[in-house]
Amino acid sequence: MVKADQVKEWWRQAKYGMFIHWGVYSFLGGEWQGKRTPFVAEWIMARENISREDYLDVAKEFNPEDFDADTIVALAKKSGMKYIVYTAKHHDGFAMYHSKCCQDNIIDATPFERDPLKELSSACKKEGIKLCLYYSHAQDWLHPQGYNLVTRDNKALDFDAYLEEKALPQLEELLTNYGDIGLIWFDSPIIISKENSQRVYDLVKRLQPECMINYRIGNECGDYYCTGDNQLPSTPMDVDWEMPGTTNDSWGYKYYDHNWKDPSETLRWLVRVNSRGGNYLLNVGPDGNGLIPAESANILEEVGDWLSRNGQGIYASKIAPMPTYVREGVEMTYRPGKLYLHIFDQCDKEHIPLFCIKNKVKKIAILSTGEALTYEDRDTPVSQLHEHILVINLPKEKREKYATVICIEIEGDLEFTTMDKLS
Ligand code: FHN
Repeated sequence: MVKADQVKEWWRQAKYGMFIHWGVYSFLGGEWQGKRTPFVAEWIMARENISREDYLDVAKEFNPEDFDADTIVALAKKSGMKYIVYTAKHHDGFAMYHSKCCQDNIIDATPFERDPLKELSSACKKEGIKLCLYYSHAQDWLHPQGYNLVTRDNKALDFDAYLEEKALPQLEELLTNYGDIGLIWFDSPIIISKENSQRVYDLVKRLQPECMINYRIGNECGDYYCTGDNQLPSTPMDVDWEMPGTTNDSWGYKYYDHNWKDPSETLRWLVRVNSRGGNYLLNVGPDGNGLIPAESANILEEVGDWLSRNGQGIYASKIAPMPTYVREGVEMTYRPGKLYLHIFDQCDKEHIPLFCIKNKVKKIAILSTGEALTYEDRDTPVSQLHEHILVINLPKEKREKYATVICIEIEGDLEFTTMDKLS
């Protein structure tokens, strides 16, 4: 395995991570001077045109004493998430760790006297969860030379000054003072030059060569691809990629956004991302006290409980190397010698057909219980597109809550028939 692949192996196996959007905006909870922002909560400073002075006045009230890194890491672990991506600095420019190169940070500009990132770093290390950091390297609404896609003429800015004075020194302290960092999650590289993307990339790799970098560093740099937010590719993509997703409709805490994805929908997002070869980075937005909303925590725990019984079909799984035209509500993942069919309620069939597979079947069972399922291995007339078809019997009473995983053990590596192979 080449070095680059070795570095990525933990991430490729992980399949599921926790995104944490937490900042001064969390204290506002999506509202400014009595007006509810129609945008995502973490954009409130730019979208509601809050001045630097007013935003730092809000920071003077931000004292999240209920923040508890052990509780957050324990939730990630119980939810089956293998890495955490924490907003060290979002577009607002406010550092959610003790930055020595800029006073706009949670220690120097709030009454809070602890460094949450230090606590998160030790909690992750204790529990074997990879600590990763989000850093908005282009937009910065508190620094006069940082890009602001809402209220500034960005072409007039001395962006190099911003990089030299803030972004590069902060990345240096983040990659020096908080232990091993699994990856840096850059964001909104809309107008950053190729040279500057490369400068940032080189700095990260100089300080921590094994730290992965996402494609949102800009200009085709980066170690893995990021889809758009909550944007699922329609077909499998056999590259390293990740989809960031929200549990409701805002990344930052919005006290009035209760549009939570329930456990079934959350699980379906996870399985559909994984079946297409990607990692799912699912977000939580702690409130102004540092607490993750109970509704979202409960949903994550429900999905984690399912994963504790069915994780074999998710972690380290690959794209099933065969046509995925299975029925609506059926997703496939694969490990050598095992094919997993994830059956959601959207498929109400008791007889699940599986086309194309040529291998000799050793066993078909419900993954979570090991209970064998009966099946028919029907030869089909040569005129049909497929030499034979498996029909698996899944009685309604054997279905599991949220999704049932059927594990098909086969002899040898997966072989299948496709139209082009029939010619
Ligand atoms: O503008 C940000 C947004 O606030 C949030 O951080 C998302 C997460 O993927 N990234 C950008 C929008 O894509």
